[in-house]
Amino acid sequence: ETKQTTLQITGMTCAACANRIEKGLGKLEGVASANVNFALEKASITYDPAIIGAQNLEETIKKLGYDTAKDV
Ligand code: 9UX
Repeated sequence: ETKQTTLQITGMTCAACANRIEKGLGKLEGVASANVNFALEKASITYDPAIIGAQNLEETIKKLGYDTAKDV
């Protein structure tokens, strides 16, 4: 059972930042897919909540050097 979440991301200064985040999220166990839209400053992530928590997703983005919050 997977879950989809959208996170707001701030602090991306060039388009390659989006790729960095996609790669960082994508290699986490439990993440099925991660797509980051640089222009919209949003990440769309599909993950298995039995394997990885939403908080871990946000922490990973912050460790990469960006700020993030749940999109509302
Ligand atoms: Mo561009 Mo982002 O040189 O971490 S990749 S600013």
